[in-house]
Amino acid sequence: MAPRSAEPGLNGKHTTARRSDRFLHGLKDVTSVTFVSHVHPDPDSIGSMMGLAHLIEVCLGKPTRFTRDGLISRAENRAMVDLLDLELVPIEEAAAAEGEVFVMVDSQPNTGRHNLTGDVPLYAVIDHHDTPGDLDGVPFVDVRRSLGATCSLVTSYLMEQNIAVPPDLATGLLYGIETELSGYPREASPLDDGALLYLYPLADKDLLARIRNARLPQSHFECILQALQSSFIYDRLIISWANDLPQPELAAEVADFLIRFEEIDWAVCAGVCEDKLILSARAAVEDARAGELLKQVVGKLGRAGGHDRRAGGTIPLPSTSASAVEQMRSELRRRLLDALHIDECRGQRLVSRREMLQNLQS
Ligand SMILES: [Mn+2]
Repeated sequence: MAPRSAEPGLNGKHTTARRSDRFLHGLKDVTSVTFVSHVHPDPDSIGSMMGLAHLIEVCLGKPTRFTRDGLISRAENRAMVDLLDLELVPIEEAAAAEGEVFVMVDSQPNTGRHNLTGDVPLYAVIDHHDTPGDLDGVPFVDVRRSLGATCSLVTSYLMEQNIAVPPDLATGLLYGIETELSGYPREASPLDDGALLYLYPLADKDLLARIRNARLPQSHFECILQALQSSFIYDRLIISWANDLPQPELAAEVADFLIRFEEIDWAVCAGVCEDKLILSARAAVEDARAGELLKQVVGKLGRAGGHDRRAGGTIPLPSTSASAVEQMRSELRRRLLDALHIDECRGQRLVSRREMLQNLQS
């Protein structure tokens, strides 16, 4: 079937309204659409904004814009934005115009993951996170917790509407899904794999390789080294304390790296970034409920949430003095051990002091 370019699915041809039809139908009277996501937008949120913007522009001919909440700092994510030539308006500058609506992707309202104020005209929430948000009064909600990526859900809308997917968009969506499906056990559904299969022939593979292999600054390696030197094993848990994160998403990169260690099932990295402690957790077992576990561990100290095997959180630090950070660390350590039913024990270093000193001398 040839791809259609205008007004599909809105003319009552379909007997049962598909989700993409309902999504588009509710937008027919708006003047423009602004996309919002969570802090430090990741490839899944960026790709989702790209896909829905394309859907709206092709089907309804309405203007759209993307926003970013905080900085995009991970090298691969910056490369994605640069190479795909995307413009993201800082969320604090994105006041809604008359007749404009907002669509939230890859996140839910009031989960503590954004700086969006409550008074924006939120039309839709499209997400896949376990962490529940406040969805009351949102006209269109499509939250599917079983999905690996929001980009897969967005791709299914484009497939339903039979819209041509240009190479840049296919690349963005594919990268968004790929980054969410990394790790083992995979957090993926048949819909995720179907979307990957659909997008692969359409994506620009050279562009994809440039994004995946984005060049890294020296601070990246310094941080990894320091994080490895302060990694401690407690039974099936490893905790890595990063003193200074050059950018907040490095905590997730450290956790992703450590979760492959054969002796453990859980990896947590906690690092200081500006006046916050950034947390990232990974599990190598099924039904880990990592999002809920981290939420419980963090409690009232801050915010946390995520998926079954991947979770993240933030704790505002009253002070970044060494003693204040150490105090927060020991509290977190205690809570983590408690939540994972590990007896209080002295942590064993991943790399022994002796090894570290010997390496310095050689
Ligand atoms: Mn996501």
